[in-house]
Amino acid sequence: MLTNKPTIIAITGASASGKSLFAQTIYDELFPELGENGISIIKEDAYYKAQDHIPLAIREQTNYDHPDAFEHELLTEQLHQLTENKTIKSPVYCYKTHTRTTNTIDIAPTPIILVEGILLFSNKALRDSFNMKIYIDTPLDICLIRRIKRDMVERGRSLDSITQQYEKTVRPMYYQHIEPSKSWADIIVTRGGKNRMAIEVIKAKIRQLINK
Ligand code: UZR
Ligand code: MG
Repeated sequence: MLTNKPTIIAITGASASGKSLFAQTIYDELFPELGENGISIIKEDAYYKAQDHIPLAIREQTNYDHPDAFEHELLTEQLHQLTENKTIKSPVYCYKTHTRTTNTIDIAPTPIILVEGILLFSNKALRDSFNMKIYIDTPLDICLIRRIKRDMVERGRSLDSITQQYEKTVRPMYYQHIEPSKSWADIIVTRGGKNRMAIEVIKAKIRQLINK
């Protein structure tokens, strides 16, 4: 049971800009002090729309870099539930089948909630859910190199499919929807998960919020 409303911190930026590492590093380094009842991470990826009604071959053509690919209403609603001290059933998305699994994960409210994903600032109601808005500003060529390495190893993709997706959706949608959303940010962090000073500054702010 929380006595105060959670502080919800959004971490957004391009695909493979270092959002997940930034969020995970803050989480890991504060975990010894805050414990699992103190801090949690929610991924926007989990809120990609269910596509069970669409054949698998067609699902591969979905534009996953467009705001419409996400069920932002559900994420907004669930963040609201967390602020009301309720435990949510967060969806679980599968990158192989491009749809939601039948599982959900229970996430209980914690005083600090980190939310990370590519299009968190694209929807007004969702944007308004955040107490702090961080944009990770990593040059796109660095993101592409990271994405090739990551998607080949972690998401089982070929170089060909990565470069095709990159030209078709990742890059154009970045310029249409992600980069312009930077103007909503309270804080812009260069480089991402390896920016030690930015990590220390955010950790200090979180400690101050917790001890208030
Ligand atoms: P991050 N994505 C897929 O490749 N397949 C899916 O089923 C769902 C998403 C990719 C998506 C986006 N796009 O660039 C990336 N494409 O996941 C976002 N093309 O995840 O921020 O972790 O890179
Ligand atoms: Mg990520």
